[in-house]
Amino acid sequence: MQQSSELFFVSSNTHKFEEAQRILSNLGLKINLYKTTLEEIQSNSLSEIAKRKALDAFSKIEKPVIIEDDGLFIDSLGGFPGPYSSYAYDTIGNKGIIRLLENIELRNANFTAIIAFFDGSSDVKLFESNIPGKISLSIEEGGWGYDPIFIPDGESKTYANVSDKDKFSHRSASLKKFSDWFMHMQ
Ligand code: ITT
Repeated sequence: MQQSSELFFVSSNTHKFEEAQRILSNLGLKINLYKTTLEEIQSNSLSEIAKRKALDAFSKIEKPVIIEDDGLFIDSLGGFPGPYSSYAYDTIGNKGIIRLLENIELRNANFTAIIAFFDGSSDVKLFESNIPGKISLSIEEGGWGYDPIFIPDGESKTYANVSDKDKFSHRSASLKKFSDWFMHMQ
């Protein structure tokens, strides 16, 4: 049974929302999109960025909110783009990342998702997951964002072409932690 709730996923990114909606719906939780661009502070910490995004989201709609902050951390680039993933995607994009890794054999990376929940009472709650993987040698067709270059461990294809991204994704893992907690709160 779907739990009815006034829970808003606040984001400028409809791809993120569509995946989150599908994942949470399979876990019995309904969310709505509130589309807006949130304040993204400059910080080395995804948790700090996520907390601030949740407070900003709540101040905009004054209803229970979840936001998500993601980062792609590439080992041989010292964790870059990490907390700057959104900016790096909009500037150098997947082409730039592949170019930075030209002739580099060590292609290990991980995709991190932090879900932050805030309803105006107590503190912002954070739920984090990291999915290990590697950066592909070339850009695959399909998907969105970094999907065409991130291969989760255990797979031979990128997120853009795995048979069921939700099974492996950083988003699914964090949302599962969130929903376990949230369902117990209701
Ligand atoms: P918000 O409005 O929710 O902040 P955003 O797109 O700025 O949306 P993030 O800062 O959380 O989101 O994401 C950092 C970058 O990582 C951004 O370029 C996303 O497109 C990308 N990204 C996040 N999850 C992804 C996924 O599952 N597949 C591909 N790219 C992803």
